[in-house]
Amino acid sequence: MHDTAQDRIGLVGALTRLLAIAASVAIALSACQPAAGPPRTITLQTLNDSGVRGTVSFRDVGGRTQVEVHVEPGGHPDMPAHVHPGTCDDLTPQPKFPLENVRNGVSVTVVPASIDELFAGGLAVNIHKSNDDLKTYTACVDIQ
Ligand SMILES: [Cu+2]
Repeated sequence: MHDTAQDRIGLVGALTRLLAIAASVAIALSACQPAAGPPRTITLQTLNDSGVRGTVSFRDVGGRTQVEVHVEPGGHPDMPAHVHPGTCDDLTPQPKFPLENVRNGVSVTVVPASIDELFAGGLAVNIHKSNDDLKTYTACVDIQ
């Protein structure tokens, strides 16, 4: 009788320890799953002597992509920016994904496409001089 009860307590104790280990493993695993992976960063090519220079980085956010533009604005405080089909040398004028305007050198937009989709080829990020002068590009980069 006594022995059986002690065995049960021993079993419960063992199970509790096992659950505790399982729980801590689960926590450790979820902690290893980053909310946002390391960004992929590409460098913009300056166009038309704009003085705009900087980078575009891409970060996974749950299957979508946070696109961040960081530039030295070269005196351009508010520049429209888009992801376009094509390449910087042969850009399709109609944007595929609009980005937030690059204001004071910064633009952050979550785009409804995965990083792999964006890097699959045939897309470019371009930056326009201003809302009033969309035809003049200040910077561009092929996404690759
Ligand atoms: Cu554009």
